[in-house]
Amino acid sequence: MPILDILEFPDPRLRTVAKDVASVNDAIRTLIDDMFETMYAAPGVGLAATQINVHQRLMVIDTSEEQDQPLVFINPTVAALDEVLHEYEEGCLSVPGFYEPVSRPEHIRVTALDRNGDRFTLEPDGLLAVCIQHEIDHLNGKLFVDYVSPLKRNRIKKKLEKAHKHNA
Ligand code: QAP
Ligand code: CO
Repeated sequence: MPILDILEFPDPRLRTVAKDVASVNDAIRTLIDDMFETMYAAPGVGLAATQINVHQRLMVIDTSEEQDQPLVFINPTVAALDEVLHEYEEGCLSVPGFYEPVSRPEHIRVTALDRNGDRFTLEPDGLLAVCIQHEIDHLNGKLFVDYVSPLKRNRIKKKLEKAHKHNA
């Protein structure tokens, strides 16, 4: 199975708003398998389809220690369960080498379809709740660097642009 290329900030394609997955079929399941392989190889704990230039509402996550608890979210919706915010030092496979604190709701409810097209609901907190919100942001064309100051965001942009030029 192929490891997919991951788009990097400030690639404008990361700003695309993804469309709902119309049908959870074998093509989607193959894409899910390739996304897990890509995420585990990185290694990362979450990957949204947007990051591999597929603009469908699909993301894969595994925040377990042993990397043996794969979670698939198709057409996810999220809601905060209360007003409590939690700050976490976030990173992103599309912003390699940079980590910044971001505040988000600590307690959430997420509803999505799994790889069989069955609806499920989770009420996570901690790292999993952070990761789910971070990945849903990707599906909406949003990145964690959008939550940091314009000065910091521009420094990160300049450094990554320089790195990309050297790799070109
Ligand atoms: C999103 O992020 C996330 O900079 C997933 O050089 C972030 O998997 C969820 C990674 C924070 C929860 C908390 C980042 C790998 C992986 C890098 C990732 C890097 C190599 C990031
Ligand atoms: Co990310």
